[in-house]
Amino acid sequence: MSNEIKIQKNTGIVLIGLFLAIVLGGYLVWASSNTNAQVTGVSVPGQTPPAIGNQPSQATAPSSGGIQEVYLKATGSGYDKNEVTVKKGIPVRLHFTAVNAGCGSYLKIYGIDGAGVQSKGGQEAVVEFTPTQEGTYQYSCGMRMYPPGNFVVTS
Ligand SMILES: [Cu+2]
Repeated sequence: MSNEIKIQKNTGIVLIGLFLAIVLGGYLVWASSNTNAQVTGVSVPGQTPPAIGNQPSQATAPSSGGIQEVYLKATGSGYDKNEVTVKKGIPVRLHFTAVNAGCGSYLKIYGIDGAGVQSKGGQEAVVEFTPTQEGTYQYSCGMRMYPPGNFVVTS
């Protein structure tokens, strides 16, 4: 009889120990996950979205009434945009103005038929054409000595 009581006592102690271990373990898991949550909560506001590069000299042509309007200006120091992007198969209306640009008052997009325009007296000149093939074309003056810009045609 006394042996049975002893076993029961031991079993009770073991059970209490197990209970404490589970409670303590549960608390530790809860505490650590809570700590992680706090760390995450602190670190997220510290993250900043990736910076978007400033590219003021590039432009994607806005489309109005099925025509892509492109504005380009030449001065003695070059073009106001070094890259223009348009879509293929849609007419482009190129508005070109040259001010004190010398021979840069004539603009030509090399490789695109009909894409040449002469600005006189600082006035805007307009030419329309439709790019039919994707690619990157250069625009420059008639002698191709002006620092060229890229005329990008996408699908
Ligand atoms: Cu020239």
